[in-house]
Amino acid sequence: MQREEDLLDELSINTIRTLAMDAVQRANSGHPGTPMALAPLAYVLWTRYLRHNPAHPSWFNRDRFVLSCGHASMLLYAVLHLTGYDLSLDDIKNFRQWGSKTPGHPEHGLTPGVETTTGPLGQGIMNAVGMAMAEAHLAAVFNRDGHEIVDHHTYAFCSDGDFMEGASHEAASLAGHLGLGKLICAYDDNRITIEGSTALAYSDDVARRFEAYHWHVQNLGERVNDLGALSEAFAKAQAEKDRPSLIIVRSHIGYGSPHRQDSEKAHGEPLGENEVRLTKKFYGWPEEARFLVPAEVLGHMGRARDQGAKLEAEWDERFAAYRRAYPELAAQFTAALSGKPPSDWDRDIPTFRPGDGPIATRIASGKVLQAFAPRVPWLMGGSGDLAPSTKTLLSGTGYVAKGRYDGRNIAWGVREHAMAACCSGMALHGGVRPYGATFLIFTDYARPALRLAALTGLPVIYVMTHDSIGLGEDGPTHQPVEHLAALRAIPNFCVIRPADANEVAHAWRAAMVRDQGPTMLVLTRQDLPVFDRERLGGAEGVHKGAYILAKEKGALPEVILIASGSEVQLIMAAQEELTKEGIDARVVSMPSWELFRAQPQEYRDQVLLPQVKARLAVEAAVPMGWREWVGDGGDIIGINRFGASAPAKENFKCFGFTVDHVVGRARALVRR
Ligand SMILES: Cc1ncc(C[n+]2csc(CCOP(=O)(O)OP(=O)(O)O)c2C)c(N)n1
Ligand SMILES: [Mg+2]
Repeated sequence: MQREEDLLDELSINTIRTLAMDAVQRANSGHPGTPMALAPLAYVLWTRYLRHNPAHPSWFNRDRFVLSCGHASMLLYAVLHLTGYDLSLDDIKNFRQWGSKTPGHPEHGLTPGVETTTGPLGQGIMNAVGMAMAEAHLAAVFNRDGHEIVDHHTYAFCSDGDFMEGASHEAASLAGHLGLGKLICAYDDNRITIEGSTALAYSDDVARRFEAYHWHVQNLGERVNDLGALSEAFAKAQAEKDRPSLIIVRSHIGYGSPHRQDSEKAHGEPLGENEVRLTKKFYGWPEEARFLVPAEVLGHMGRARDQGAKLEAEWDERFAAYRRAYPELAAQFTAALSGKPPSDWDRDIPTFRPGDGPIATRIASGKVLQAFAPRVPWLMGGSGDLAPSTKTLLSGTGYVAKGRYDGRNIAWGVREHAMAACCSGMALHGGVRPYGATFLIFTDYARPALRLAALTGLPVIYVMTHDSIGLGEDGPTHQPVEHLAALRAIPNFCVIRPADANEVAHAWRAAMVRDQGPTMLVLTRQDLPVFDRERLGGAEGVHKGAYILAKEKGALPEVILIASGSEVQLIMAAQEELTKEGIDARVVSMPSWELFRAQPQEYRDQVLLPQVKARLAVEAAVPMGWREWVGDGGDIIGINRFGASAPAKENFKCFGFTVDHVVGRARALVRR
């Protein structure tokens, strides 16, 4: 005789399984097999360990749950529904439909309780590491004896694909190195990926691999349906304070399906009506029922709402006591959680004078960062082993290290992908404002995470230096040419390439106030002049994306010269030469296309006068995209090949970035 509790467990687990099967079947699209197999794991975690409040999914001290294998989204939607999140059975029935709250892969911001957007394998585990880093940092900064206001776990479910992806190595290595004891991952060792058996392509000893990364590893083998064993594993993982934990379960994809279990077919297609019936029969489920949620399951799993309210109320009390004992810290904590910089945060940012130059924009960025960082104590970040070059190391604070998480500098190591994705995880966690830095060329190593940060609308800041052929002798392997175009192509991604030190100061300001998406500062290695702002347009024009730096002499310019970053000095000099020839030119500095696009048409027409068709854009990168600004009547000086290993000056000359060349092309436009 099974005990009543056991029956309720089984009923709940089978509800998760059948909801996933039915939703995928109805959508005629999706991934049923993994939710079916991992239902017990999710059930145990969500009903016995996860501390969360379904009525308030953004409660700060909740545990974070990341479904790194995002294709198994129905697993997450089912437990969200059953534990009482604002996700109805109708939402589940609308799985994968236009406008639904249950998209194919989990999307943060769309579905209450979805902590991060996953689907590209490997990203979720990296996000989870970032979340655990943020938790560890905030705990170190804010907790006091008897006042543990920051105290939660980060859980992640990972699949074979997650661990085949190199990205997971970066994140796991970092997490192990930092000893993130509150990170607990489960690995779904089902030995199946899309093409079939993992034996086709994968024979890692995952346990030993993670042990080598200094993780605490438990291999449960076949006990994936043994709730006692699963529960014990989570308890042990929690008890392990100094190392991240990995729980390995040998699961069977499509569990219970007579013809699909252990087959790749259970991964990416509906089971089919008949197979659904046969599987339900195996579970002891009414074969004809669809989207059946037994009332006792809702009652049982729905207890999460009462428990969550209690957990949050307890925490509120804890925080009130903390506020009484440490009012200043409590105020700082609240400010950090708000995500907004304090009102006077930028008042120490220097203004640069022409005599302060020439100065590389990366150097100016370092000065700006040092100046305002003390006023934004929750800003933290670091570089992919290039801090001496990117100038992103904060003074007056240390590095985050194992057991000492209060530092604000992060040594990401040479792990650009993890850097970007962990920054996203930190931003998702909240309470910190993360940045990552490296050379612009290496955005290629981080791009999937950059794209997801934009999709998810995360306020991450990237500091990318050595931005063109102007980096010189390191040559074409290190000289970005297509990167600006590639980054500008990402929706909701804001690229700012400042032209001088004062534009840098405003670029940082723009980045700091942008809270609905990522911002990238693109900076030079080489020195640039500091423009005389008493004579020229103000650098605050950066906030509008493009602005008139140097006006024409007459009522209407004959040509508009447009450039970003290091090429603005060229068009400034060209304007002077053109004046000598009697050609009246306007100089527009255009550090950010995205910020400019966001301006009203009226402003855009003031800067790029529609009646002036002679427009010349100059940028040391592929010309792709500039046509939007110069129009059919305009011209673009760009680079249509890879760079070259030579001194910067030589490169600019040989690639046509000279005043003479700019003047010649502008003249030709005017005379056309
Ligand atoms: C980066 C990336 N590459 C490829 C895919 C396409 N894809 C989705 S799931 C999957 C593999 C499925 O195997 P596994 O990760 O073991 O998940 P399971 O089917 O066992 O749940 C692949 C290749 C992806 N989502 N992300
Ligand atoms: Mg698999």
